[in-house]
Amino acid sequence: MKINGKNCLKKSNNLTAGGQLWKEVKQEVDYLLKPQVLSEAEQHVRAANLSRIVLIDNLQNAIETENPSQAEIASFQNRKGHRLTWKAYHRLADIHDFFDVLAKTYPDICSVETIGYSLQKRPLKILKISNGNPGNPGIWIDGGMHAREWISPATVTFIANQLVEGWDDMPEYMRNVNWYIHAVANPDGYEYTHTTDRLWRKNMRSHGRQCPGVDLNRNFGYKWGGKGTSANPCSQTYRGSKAFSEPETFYISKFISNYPRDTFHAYLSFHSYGQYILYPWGYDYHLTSDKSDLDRVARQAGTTITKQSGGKYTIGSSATTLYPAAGGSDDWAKGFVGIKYSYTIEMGDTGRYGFVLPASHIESNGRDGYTFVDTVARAVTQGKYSRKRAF
Ligand code: 0X9
Ligand code: ZN
Repeated sequence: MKINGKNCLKKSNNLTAGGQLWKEVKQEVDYLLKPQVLSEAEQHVRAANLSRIVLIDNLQNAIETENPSQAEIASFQNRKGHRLTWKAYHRLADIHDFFDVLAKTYPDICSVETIGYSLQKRPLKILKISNGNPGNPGIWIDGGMHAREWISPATVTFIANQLVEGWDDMPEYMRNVNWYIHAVANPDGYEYTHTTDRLWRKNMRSHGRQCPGVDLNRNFGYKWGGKGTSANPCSQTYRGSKAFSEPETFYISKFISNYPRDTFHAYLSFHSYGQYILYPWGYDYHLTSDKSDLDRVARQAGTTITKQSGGKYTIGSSATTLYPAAGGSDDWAKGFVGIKYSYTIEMGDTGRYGFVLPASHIESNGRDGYTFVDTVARAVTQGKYSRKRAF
């Protein structure tokens, strides 16, 4: 059962052993509880006079109905030469084949690059989309850093598909960007959520007999090891043995750092859930000196999303809006690489289904994600042109 209740549950050791913390923001927590600890949880909630809502009564059932059947998925498929649809969640192979098919079908604008390999030797594959002008501002998009956040790779591939299939009718500010799209930044973890444990978050680093996994979004080399990170391998937020100890984060940093410093103008990392557009800093409550620019663009995106789909996104700095957490990719992109527009967007939903969001929600999330990316691209290219005018 997944319940939404308040913090007191955390203080009971019994409950933490019989549960999994899904989300904790300010005064609200989402907890996944085993049946054995349910009545104890009820007592805690009542004793502390707190409110609780049952969101998912039967998680196994939610997991089983999240994705359509294989037969249904097959019936959704079109004749574009790949198996990807945005009516179902797909395995890694379908996502990677989709990239390859795009590169084959649209060689003038698309290419695929393997930037390295994961711990279990899966390719870290990125799709580049460009009109061929090396001087365009670059925008990096990643998804799937946390394995269980399935809506993230689904949204990122939706965006890639919109960009490529709609390229000829795209506004100039979208075509004058070099796009770098890494849909599944944690491929081993992603596959593990499909085969073994739907709620796995970290990568698949083994630490001998101890609990496996490093939280990739605590492993980047900016303020590594600070607040909101754990030195305990069993923690969901284990930071790893050192900054960039994991190939999945190391190869992202290597790829981006190999380009001249002013190549990337935006770094957009897709996560879930909660519907937030977050900007640095995440490691602590401080704000950046250009915070008003990041806030303005995020608010533009939020307003447009609400107008178009009714979806509401909460906007603010990561630490103040969610919680402080160091070693995130967004902080590294801004603090170390110097990429101005660095955001983490937490896609839907706001908690009804959490990580186990039915596949019927992919398209609406995809459209919201696309609006966000469109708004950032406009800001980036406008910034570029206004700088040009200044000279
Ligand atoms: O905790 C995270 O890594 C992100 N939330 S999630 O629920 N998807 O795990 C938020 C990251 C925000 N950015 C930083 N803290 N740097
Ligand atoms: Zn995440």
